[in-house]
Amino acid sequence: EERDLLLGRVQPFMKLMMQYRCAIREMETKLQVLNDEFSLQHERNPFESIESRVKEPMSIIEKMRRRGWDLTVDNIEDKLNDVAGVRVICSFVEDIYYLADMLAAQDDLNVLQVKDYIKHPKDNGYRSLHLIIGIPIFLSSEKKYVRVEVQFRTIAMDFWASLDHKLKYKKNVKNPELIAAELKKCADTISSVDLRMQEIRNMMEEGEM
Ligand code: 0O2
Repeated sequence: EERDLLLGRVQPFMKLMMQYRCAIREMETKLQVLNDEFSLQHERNPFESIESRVKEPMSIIEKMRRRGWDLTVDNIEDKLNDVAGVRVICSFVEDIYYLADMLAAQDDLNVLQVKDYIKHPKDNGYRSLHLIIGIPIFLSSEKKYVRVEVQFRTIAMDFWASLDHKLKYKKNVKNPELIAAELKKCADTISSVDLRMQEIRNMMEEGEM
């Protein structure tokens, strides 16, 4: 009895998580296809690496509680946009917009939300382009649209975000204000270096082709 009760609760959650993993695989394949095609044409890759994750159950529970939503499987599916996360790390800012535009143009995908923290950085200096995308997965008896959060960043923005993330989860840091101010300065430096690297590459590519 108890076992059935527990399984009855856990299985819908496991099923939903399985669907998110499938959606991540589909999204990664689409990005790999763009990468393969682009690298054949231009002899370089538009992205350096992809990292994917399904949000940890504890992070899901924590976020649902923070937002004041009842912890049900339906609510997780309806309310959370970032259970499935794909992070695309590029060398150059222009490649971020190239990849995002190519994805947005695919007729089986729905771009549900765009947060451009590159054009509009957060106050702390965080930069990345976030797209919430609905992607279809084909199950035995249905075609289902599943949401994936795709984050595009440069290598430098990713380096910054990982240090910033550490600050968020560290307890008892001595000088949080000073550290935040230093991080903000670094974010601005990084942004200007990203732009200059882009300009240098553009100069190198002028006259090519
Ligand atoms: P995790 O699992 O640790 O990555 P919404 O999803 O629209 O309801 P939310 O969650 O504020 O609202 O969305 P937003 O702003 O798009 O941010 C979601 C994710 O972006 C975060 O995931 C981080 O991965 C990243 N992010 C956003 N702001 C910052 C920041 O200031 N610093 C760093 N390092 N990362 C940031 P989570 O929720 O932290 O979960």
